[in-house]
Amino acid sequence: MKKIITFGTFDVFHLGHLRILERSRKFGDYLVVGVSTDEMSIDKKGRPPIYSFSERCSILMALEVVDEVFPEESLEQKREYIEENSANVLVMGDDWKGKFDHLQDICSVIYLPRTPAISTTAIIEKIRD
Ligand code: C2G
Repeated sequence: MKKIITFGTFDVFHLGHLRILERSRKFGDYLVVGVSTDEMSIDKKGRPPIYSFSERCSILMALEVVDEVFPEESLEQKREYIEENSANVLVMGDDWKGKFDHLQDICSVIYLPRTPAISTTAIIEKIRD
């Protein structure tokens, strides 16, 4: 079985999120998603996510293309997460291009282009206006 791993916050779930998960799943048979904890998101973005960790996980688990989710507690633990999950392929959006090439000794590393013109921040701003 070929296992794929990917990571993200997946806050205010949108089409860009769905598309990257669908495209990721095509690289193998089983998709594991590391979901940023609320604490990690606060550290990374300076604000808590709109949807809590458990809400974000419930949405992801309801998707046909997602087989498993686990908490991502730190950006620096990718190697451990890949090893613990015996993942063969790491997929990331190309906003992370080059950042995880050092993990190529334990898995394939693939960067996929982001879906243009969609983001959680843009949605939040649109609602605010
Ligand atoms: N994404 C996309 N197209 C968009 C928006 C997002 O393809 N228009 C992808 C991102 O490239 C990422 C995934 O959807 O691969 C999740 O996006 P975010 O929730 O914004 O993830 P991020 O906060 O960047 O967290 O360890 C890495 C981090 O956890 C990634």
